[in-house]
Amino acid sequence: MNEDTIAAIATPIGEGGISIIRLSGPQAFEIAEKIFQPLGRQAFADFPSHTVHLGNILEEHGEVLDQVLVTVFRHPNSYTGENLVEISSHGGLVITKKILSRFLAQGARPAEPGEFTKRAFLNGKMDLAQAEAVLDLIKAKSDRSAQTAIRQLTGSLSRKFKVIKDELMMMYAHMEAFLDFPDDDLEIFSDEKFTAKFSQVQKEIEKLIAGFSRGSLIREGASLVLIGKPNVGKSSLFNALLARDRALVSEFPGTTRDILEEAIEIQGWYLRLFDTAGLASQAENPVEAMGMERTLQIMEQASLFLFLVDGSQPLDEKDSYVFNLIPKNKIVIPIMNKTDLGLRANEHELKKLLGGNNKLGFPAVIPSEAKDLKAETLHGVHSEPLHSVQDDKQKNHIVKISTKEREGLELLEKQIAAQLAQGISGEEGEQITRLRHKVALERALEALKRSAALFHQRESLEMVIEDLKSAIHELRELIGEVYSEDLLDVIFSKFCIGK
Ligand SMILES: Nc1nc2c(ncn2[C@@H]2O[C@H](COP(=O)(O)OP(=O)(O)OP(=O)(O)O)[C@@H](O)[C@H]2O)c(=O)[nH]1
Ligand SMILES: [Mg+2]
Repeated sequence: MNEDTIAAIATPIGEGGISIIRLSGPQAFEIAEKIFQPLGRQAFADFPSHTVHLGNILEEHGEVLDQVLVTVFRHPNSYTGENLVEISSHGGLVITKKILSRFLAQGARPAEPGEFTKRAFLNGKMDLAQAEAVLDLIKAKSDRSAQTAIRQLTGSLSRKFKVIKDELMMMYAHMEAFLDFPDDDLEIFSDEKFTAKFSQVQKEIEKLIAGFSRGSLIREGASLVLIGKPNVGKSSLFNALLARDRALVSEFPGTTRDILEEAIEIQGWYLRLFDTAGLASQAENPVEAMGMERTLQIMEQASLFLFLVDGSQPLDEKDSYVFNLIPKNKIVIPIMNKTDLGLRANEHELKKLLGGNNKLGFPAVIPSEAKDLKAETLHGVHSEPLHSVQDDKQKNHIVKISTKEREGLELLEKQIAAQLAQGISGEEGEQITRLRHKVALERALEALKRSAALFHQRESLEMVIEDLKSAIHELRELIGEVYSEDLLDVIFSKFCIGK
């Protein structure tokens, strides 16, 4: 139990209808009582848990600072598991800061980022995976990431981790029992129940790890890159999707030099959208060459491409040059722009160009190494290719648009969302979204595999158990049954103050 009582403004700093100031710790009630004068007759000490009370916050010499509502939570039934008071004051910078300083003057200490949630974890109100989900929920950038976070927050992912841990614990306990009777040692190795259990748990962990790329795609967002030869209208489409004039557009080829990046939500998906310099086999000048170099770099990291051609012109080798630069196993949505000028590009030719390559729609095959985490790269861009089976219908789906007339954009957005949805569908069950979870599960899997190998080789049972214990340890760390202060610092320092 923490000795000190912490206080913080929990709502965003600024003007608003209401602000909330939180106070948590053993002295929370005593501190609040000193500066709060209830309008009702009941004394603070008698407020039942989970009740709300109207009253005044008083200045040092008794003047009324604000009329507020006080909500009281008695330990252990509160967010932090401690005595907790929440003051709902009139929203405004001056009032909230003054109330906070009144609390501090009475002996509370300013809370560190995430300290309320850290206390909730330390007091057993939630496990570490749930605490992390609190952060994800606050930072969620799209409906989908919020949905995933709330599922994790309610503990469904933690339950999955715990089920796996419990299964390993059972195996461990059974093996330990055999240790006490060394003569029976040999019997255990021919026990098929163990063999089956080893492979079952291994599969469960593998499935969770495999879901990581999809999970992190939801959390981090996919990167969507506009690509095409100069002057086909990439920047015009960039602006149209953002619904504002972000990028320079001109009739001169080579207008865009640097990469532009903007966050965008398309049909519930959080995406990072990139406008790039048009690619050509030869740059007109060094600056253009630098721009193209940057385009090539970003292409490596992207998951989804919008490949633009000028629909009002016949296709040429410049278009195929650009298309062939797109790395393998990326998803490409082909787009014919400028349809308002009439269609002179040959659709059949475009399909041939696209079809000659295995990149369109979802990649048919994902090389196993592509599944490895390439980490969040330079710009925090998500770089995983999506997993799915190529679909012939998608293969021929060319989206025709006119950014000038704003035609076909809705269809394009639907197509983008459909590609992303397909990338994460087909997997029921829980999804891990955090690198920490993936790394811990991979370590657990390694240990489990070692243990299984020793078991199959009928090595000493002690050694089998040793590795099993390592696997259990990894899962306990994952849930937070064992933890280091450093780990908690890393996790909670990312929170805002007051959460
Ligand atoms: N008629 C018509 N013109 C368009 C359309 N989209 C873009 N344009 C024009 O095409 C020219 C090039 O547009 P940009 O958006 O700058 O093209 P870009 O692909 O970004 O070009 P770079 O940055 O040079 O690679 C501009 O004059 C635009 O006004 C369209 O749908 N219809
Ligand atoms: Mg441009």
